[in-house]
Amino acid sequence: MELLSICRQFQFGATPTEVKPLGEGFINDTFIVHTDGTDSYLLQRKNRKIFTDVPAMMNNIALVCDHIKAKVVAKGGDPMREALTVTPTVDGKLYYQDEEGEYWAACLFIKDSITYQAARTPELAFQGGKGIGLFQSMVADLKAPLADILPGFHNIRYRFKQWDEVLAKDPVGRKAAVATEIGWIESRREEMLKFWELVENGTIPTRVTHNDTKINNILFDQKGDVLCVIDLDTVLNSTCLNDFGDAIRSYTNTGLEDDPNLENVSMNMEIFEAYAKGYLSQTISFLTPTEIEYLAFSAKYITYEQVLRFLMDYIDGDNYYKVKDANHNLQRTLAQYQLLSSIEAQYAQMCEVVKKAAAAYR
Ligand code: GN1
Ligand code: MG
Repeated sequence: MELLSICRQFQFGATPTEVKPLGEGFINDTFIVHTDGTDSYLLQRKNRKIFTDVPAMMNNIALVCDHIKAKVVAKGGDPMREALTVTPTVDGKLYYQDEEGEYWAACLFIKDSITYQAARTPELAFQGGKGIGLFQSMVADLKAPLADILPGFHNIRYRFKQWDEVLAKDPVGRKAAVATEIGWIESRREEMLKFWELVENGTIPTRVTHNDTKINNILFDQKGDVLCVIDLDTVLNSTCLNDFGDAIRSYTNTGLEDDPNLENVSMNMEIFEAYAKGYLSQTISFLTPTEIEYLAFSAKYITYEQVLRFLMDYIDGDNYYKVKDANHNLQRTLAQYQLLSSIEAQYAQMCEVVKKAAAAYR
């Protein structure tokens, strides 16, 4: 369907004049919509293979946005810049479903905002940590339960179930060639399950969390302060450790997520420390001692899960992530494993850094 006619389904304050692809998401297709008015909008075709209940997902997003807006207003901030604004359709819905069954959603584009693909300075990492910490603190009292639109998303027990099924099938015959990589996953299975048991038995609490805290999911202003967190498709009830771990996976990587040159990839301790400080500056008042104790571990956990997910998708024949070529998911696997190894090598020091940072804010 023609993009401009999709745009006409939404309550944009002015007439759409141009629609262009935007960003590097692996899951949805994102476009920027310019209008003849002063505002621009983001339009997304949601991946309905992955998000099987888009109406429930959009409902989660609206709940979280409204909650954050109220908080921003209460502290005298600008709710149009410090929170996402979902744009409803002409018939008042949070999404539009076209004749082919595709789901579309839109939100206001926040002007003069900046996104980064990497955290090159500790200052930026500190602000990023502050941003996610603030997000978590603002949604901490959101009582309405969010719909579980991605069951088992960061649940390693669920991921192992998928993993075992894909390996048993080996649908495209790639398994034999990646025996070493499979060994990386298997040798850490028990360690990861042991951590997840703490979430399952309630030792680590469940909160409203973002679940995709890569640096490019945060909007910064021109001064380098965080405006707001974007890409709310994955807001769910889970452990907030996932948000910390996923941010560390992205912020501290000295290389690219899929770096073809593994020598570029390592965990940068200075960036880790800055992010941890920024994050704890906002969350120290509500995190439990056990959550703080496992912050450094969460970086291992989420990076491991990402190695598993990329490798599983490779073995499965590239069904989940968008890929550049047939080798892309394997390249991602190797780069993320390099990062995991670097995290493991520096793990004791990471625990010390967290301990010190937490003590400083208490
Ligand atoms: C996906 O859509 P995007 O690029 O923000 C994925 C994350 C992964 C990430 C890897 C719904 O996020 O979980 O960590 O790619 N999102 C979903 O970069 O699976
Ligand atoms: Mg994203």
